[in-house]
Parts: sequence; structure tokens; C-alpha cells
Amino acid sequence: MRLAIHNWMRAETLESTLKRISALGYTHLEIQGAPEMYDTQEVKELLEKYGIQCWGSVTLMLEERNLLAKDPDQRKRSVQYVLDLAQMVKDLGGKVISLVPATVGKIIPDARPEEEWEWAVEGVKQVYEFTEANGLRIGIEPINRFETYFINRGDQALALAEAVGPNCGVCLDTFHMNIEEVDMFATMKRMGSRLVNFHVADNNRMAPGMGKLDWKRIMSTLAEIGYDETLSVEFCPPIDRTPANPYPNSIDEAPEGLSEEQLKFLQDHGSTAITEDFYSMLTQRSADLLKPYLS
Ligand code: LER
Ligand code: MN
Repeated sequence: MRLAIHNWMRAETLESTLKRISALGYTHLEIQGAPEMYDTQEVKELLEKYGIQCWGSVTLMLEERNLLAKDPDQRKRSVQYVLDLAQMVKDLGGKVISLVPATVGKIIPDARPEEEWEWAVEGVKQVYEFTEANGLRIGIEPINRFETYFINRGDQALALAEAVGPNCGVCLDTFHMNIEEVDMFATMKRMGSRLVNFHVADNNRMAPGMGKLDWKRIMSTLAEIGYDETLSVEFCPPIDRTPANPYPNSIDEAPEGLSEEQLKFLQDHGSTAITEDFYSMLTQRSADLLKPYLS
């Protein structure tokens, strides 16, 4: 098992992220799905400089990105976005795409369920053609009901993956599973070999180990189903603006380089911009908890 982390939580240079994570023992990066932001040649050089590999990328379903939008042009642009992201992953030598099909923060549907399902299958299939031809895997990711009304549980992601094709996979996330699954361990087992990526954060979306999830059991269940790929750290801390905040100075009041839509994306996750010290502490705590499980 290898250790990866995302970089969508904090607007900082890629070099700062890579420097921090390589010092803390991470070997992989799940790069944010922002192909428009990156020059792949430059990213490759930086990854090499810090001895980090690209594990894959996660879609940032912000603004109008939505594979099941009612408007066919919007769907087309959304598919193109995921294709651009897939091309970036291919160029960076990554393996997986964690795919959230609908806009994060959109919790009210505007079409019939049958229509949306058909559009989602059709959209993911177009990406699947590319990933199949290029040796990449898609992991459909269920996220909790406060971020989307579409695909909240592993079984729903599995149904979509099966409708797309034999190699289409699922990406599970411990934070979301803790909210939506009856039994996250049973869900992990049902995904079997369709499980292609695994996001880790605790029940409060702090670093693994800072909440109440049973990490021993999570890891032994992964071993039981033969998942020995990558653990991809994805904490996203809650905002605490009260005097009860146990982490004073955790909120970055004047974040540099954070666009309005990125801030809105963080807010749609119940979070906000966080300071470098707080972010580094969470990155470190995640590695401390997970390192004993790496092979
Ligand atoms: C992404 O991996 C995730 O877990 C979300 O909350 C949606 O962006
Ligand atoms: Mn996730």
C-alpha cells in the first residue's frame, strides 16, 4: 500500500505541496482536477525533483461542471473537462481518475431520474473509451447527501460502474461512507475488485486518527478484499469560528491565490481556506497514523 494526498484543499504552489509531502514520507499525489492550471511538463519536472509520483486526479465538480446537466451543451463541456483531466493524468503517468459525476453543492435535481441516469452513463462512457484506450481506471466516487443528491452510496456507484463497462471502478471515501453507509465494511467488501481508489479522512473530515473511525478494521478490510493500491489522504476540516476552536489560527483570513470559485468549492464542502500551519499539521497527522499500514 502506498501513501498519496490531494492538493485541492489549499491554494499554494505545487512545489510547496511537494516539498512538504516528500519530507513527510508521502510517495504519491492525487493532483487536483484542474488541467487548465497545469503545464504537464513543468509538473513532471517538479514531481521528479521531489521523488513523488502522480497517482491520479480527482474531478473538481465546481460551477457548471455536471455530467447529468439538463442542458446538452453543458453536459458536453463537462465531459470535455473530464477528458482533459484524463489526458493530464495520462501525461503525468498517473493511473486513476476519481470521478464525482454531478456538481458539488447541487442538492436539488432538475430532471427525471431515468434521464439523469442515462446522461450519467452516456457521459462516463465517453470518458471510459479514453481511459480504456490509455490504461487508466475510473473510480466513480459516492459523496454525501449535503454535497450531492446523485450517488451517495457505494452500491449506487457500483451500479453506474457496471452500466459503463467491465473495467469501470469505484472510489470509496471513508468520510462519506461514515455518513451514508449502513455498514462501511460490508460496502467495501461488496465493491471487491471494482475498488480502484480509496480516500481517507476521519468521521469529522480531520486527518485519519483525529476522529472516531476504526482504522485497524478499515485497513484489515482492505487487506481482506485484496486492495493494496494507494491510500489517498483527503482531509477537509470543518470551520470553527467560535472561542471553542481547539485550533486557533486555523482559518486563513486572507488566502493568497484562492479564486472565488475555489473558495465556493471549499465552502460547499463545509470548509474554508486554512492556514499553512494547520494544513501541515493535518498532513503530518495523516502520515503518522497511516504509515504503519504501508508495505
Ligand atoms: C472528492 O474526492 C470528495 O470527496 C468530495 O467531497 C467532492 O469533491
Ligand atoms: Mn473523496
